[in-house]
Amino acid sequence: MNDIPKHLFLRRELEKDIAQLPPHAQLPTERELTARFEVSRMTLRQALGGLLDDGLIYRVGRTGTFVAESRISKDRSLTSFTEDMRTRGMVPSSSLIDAAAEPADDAQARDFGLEPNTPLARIERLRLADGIPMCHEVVRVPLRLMPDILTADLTGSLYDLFGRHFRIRVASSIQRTRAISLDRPIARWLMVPAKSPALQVRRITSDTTSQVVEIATSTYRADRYDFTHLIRRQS
Ligand code: 16G
Repeated sequence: MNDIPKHLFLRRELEKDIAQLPPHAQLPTERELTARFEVSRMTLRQALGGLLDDGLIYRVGRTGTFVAESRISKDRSLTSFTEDMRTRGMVPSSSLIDAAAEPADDAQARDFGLEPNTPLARIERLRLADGIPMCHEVVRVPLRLMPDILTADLTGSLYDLFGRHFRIRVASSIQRTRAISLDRPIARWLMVPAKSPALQVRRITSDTTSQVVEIATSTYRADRYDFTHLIRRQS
């Protein structure tokens, strides 16, 4: 408990409790939880807020807080590169290859639900894990939503930046993964021979208001990355 914030520690503890409960079971009251975990009401609310965001629990007015039906919600697995690498016990970092404004082509405009030629920010980065290239990534966002993004520090977590700077909270993505053979420029960034196998993931991400906020293409080295999902059979 020493080096992680109290509310994150509590969130983990609550997650364990929730995993034991059936869907729609009511959680103890705030008063009971603060007493049991010996935390302040504010810490508890932060922890519960995280669980709400993750879709693990839901609230019904003043009646109480309940365990959500599906505990493997989309939000839960919609992770950033930074989170992904930390979960794997690695230290993420990034180097910025290029950041520039460009007009949306027809396909991008369609995916964003915008007019063709609407200005987008195109951010190209190399994502590293423990200092080794893991992923080449191109992210496009509408400049209207994030006007000064190109002058921000783009070497950290973009999803953090979306939230902190633009109050945009990613909520869901449509993601398509395919196997590819690397072309020379990307192979060079990833420091593998041209034509090496890679996993390419295209993500179209919407925020909590259902507007599309990001189109990303992430190309992962196949020798260093795999996707692991917890999937459940529908009962
Ligand atoms: C992942 C996402 C990408 C997102 C980035 C944010 C995939 C395939 N792509 O790379 O869409 O922009 O994470 O990560 O998952 P960050 O917050 O660490 O910059």
